[in-house]
Amino acid sequence: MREILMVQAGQCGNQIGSRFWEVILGEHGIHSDGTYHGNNDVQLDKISVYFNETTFKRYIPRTVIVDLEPGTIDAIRSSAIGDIFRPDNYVFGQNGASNNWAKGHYTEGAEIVDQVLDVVRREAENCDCLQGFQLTHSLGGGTGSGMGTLLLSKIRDEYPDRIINAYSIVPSPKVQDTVVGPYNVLLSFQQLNTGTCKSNVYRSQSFSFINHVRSQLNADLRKLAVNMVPFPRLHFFLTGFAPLIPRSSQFYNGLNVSELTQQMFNARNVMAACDPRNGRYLTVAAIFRGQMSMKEVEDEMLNIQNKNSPYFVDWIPNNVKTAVCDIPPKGLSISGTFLGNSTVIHEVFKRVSEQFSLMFKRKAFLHWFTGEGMEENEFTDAHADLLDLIAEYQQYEIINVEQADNIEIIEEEIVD
Ligand SMILES: Nc1nc2c(ncn2[C@@H]2O[C@H](COP(=O)(O)OP(=O)(O)OP(=O)(O)O)[C@@H](O)[C@H]2O)c(=O)[nH]1
Ligand SMILES: [Mg+2]
Repeated sequence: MREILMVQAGQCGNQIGSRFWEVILGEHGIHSDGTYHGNNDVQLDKISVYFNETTFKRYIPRTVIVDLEPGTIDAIRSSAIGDIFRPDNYVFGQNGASNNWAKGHYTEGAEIVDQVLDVVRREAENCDCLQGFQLTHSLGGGTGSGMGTLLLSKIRDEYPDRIINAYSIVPSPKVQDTVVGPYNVLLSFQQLNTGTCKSNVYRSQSFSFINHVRSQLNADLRKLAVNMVPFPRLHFFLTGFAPLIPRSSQFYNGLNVSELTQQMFNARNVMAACDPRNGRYLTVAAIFRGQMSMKEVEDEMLNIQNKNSPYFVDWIPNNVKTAVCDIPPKGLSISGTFLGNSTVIHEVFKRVSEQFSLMFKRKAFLHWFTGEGMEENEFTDAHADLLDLIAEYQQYEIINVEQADNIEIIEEEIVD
């Protein structure tokens, strides 16, 4: 019944994955041994979206836990929720990808990819009506980026009609922890760029916080894709969450719908290193949680759009989609998750492009990649694709409703 299969790859992907499962287990009232101890029938209503039910009334997360080195996986295994995962859904290598995309994508990763796909297939076959896949990974290292995108392309080939939703962590501009990060990110963007897959872009900062926010997101994947992606290549979303409050004061209940809505749209609440006020929203989805009146939510959403109309393109009417789920997340009375398809994402791409060019000009560190069999032209092709994508976003940022009459022509030119 509309099941989602999760794939978590690399250290970051798995740390986010773990946090995701902790939150989801808590929300559904499932203990770490898979048994239900909740107090509200609603908790089991849609349990099959993320869990398999065993004959002994145990609920097991539907996820594949992948890494090219055992460290992170050992940490999950020995964590408080480690026993709930099916043991043969842990797939890992021993050698690592050493921050090298090529190892993740072409060599070390390629060696265990079939093992991962076997698990994916088994899980998919167990589903009643699989709606799609979600991948959590970082783009800066070697495994989540290289092997994560290899998995994406394999899954896309095998399940072309299913939705794939990637949650991708881009290295923060403030903390560059891997020198070859720009190479890994650029090569990953090219993979995320091709084919039908939705990408949510985060910057990597304040890990536990972003991992927590990420876990607040879940929705009907196809509806989201149809409403959010006006052109096939423009599928990179910004995300935000409100209220943003210190975890120490998380039992904070004083917020009303109006304040919540304003916070959700506030540039400071966006989880990517760019400012939405420098671009325009093509589409937005706002997911509210908690007891609140639908009318109040709709009024507030209209209000915020009217006040900020220059920041929304005027040639997609009704480009804001709102949903309300009446169960709040743990510790809050109301909350909101924001997804924005904003043209400003090109700022993130541009930054990667510039960092890439600086190193590539001197061919710095390139031998690590060519040593794994990559050709230089893979880099130049990926860069050209990224520049095209930047241009496409910029083009839609400046057109207004009259110019949009030509929009089909514009799109065709780009596709060609
Ligand atoms: N948001 C967030 N970012 C993380 C986390 N762990 C690592 N990162 C970021 O992810 C990037 C490094 O990628 P990792 O996930 O460690 O690498 P990997 O996929 O395991 O690949 P290799 O170790 O190189 O094989 C860096 O930009 C880190 O800042 C996390 O838990 N949360
Ligand atoms: Mg790693």
